[in-house]
Amino acid sequence: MVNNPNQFGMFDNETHVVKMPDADVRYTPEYYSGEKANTLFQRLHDETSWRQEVIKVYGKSHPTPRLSCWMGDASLDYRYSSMTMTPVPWTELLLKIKAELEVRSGETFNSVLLNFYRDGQDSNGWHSDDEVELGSEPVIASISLGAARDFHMRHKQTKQKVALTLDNGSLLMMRGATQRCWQHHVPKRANAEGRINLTFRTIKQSRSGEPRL
Ligand SMILES: O=C(O)CCC(=O)C(=O)O
Repeated sequence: MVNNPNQFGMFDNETHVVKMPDADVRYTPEYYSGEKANTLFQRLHDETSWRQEVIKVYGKSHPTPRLSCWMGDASLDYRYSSMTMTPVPWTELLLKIKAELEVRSGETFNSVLLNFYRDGQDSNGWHSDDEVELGSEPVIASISLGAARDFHMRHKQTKQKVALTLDNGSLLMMRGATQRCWQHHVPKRANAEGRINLTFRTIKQSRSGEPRL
């Protein structure tokens, strides 16, 4: 990673541009202070209606190796892996997080997927956030709270790999061709404690996506 001025000029803290082709990825390690991130982790942990979704991959049902909650504006259904997720209504806390994120990033969002990795055995398989509902160049804002976890990216054609670590209180912004050209995943990590990740998105239309575990 190299230090670059953030072209959007809207983050308070240092933002790194991740040098990778066919992508626009920016990482702000201290988007939140450690203390604020810890408080948010605890509140989201306690106040969220977590569910373990069951998805179908090649006809077989699997519980996802993490808990999740889909939240957003009413009637924004989101389909992936043969599953239709209907959003739960925004909580006051998530609306506050979203409002601050919109001001600081200059983007707008109408939904968020919350993932809770209970420990290092929870994970998220290789995928792109490229569901048709998200449009051709989705903007994904990913806030991490709790234990640091590896975040690996892999170019769909060249197979080039980029390895990042997403720290407590960090923000990762992915824009432009990133979802079209790259996949990402969160592998298992020995001895990791709990982590909550929020990926804010904008649903533009309805259709289905690719299976993933
Ligand atoms: O937990 C993360 O950092 C990634 C989450 C993710 O890839 C997703 O929800 O699509």
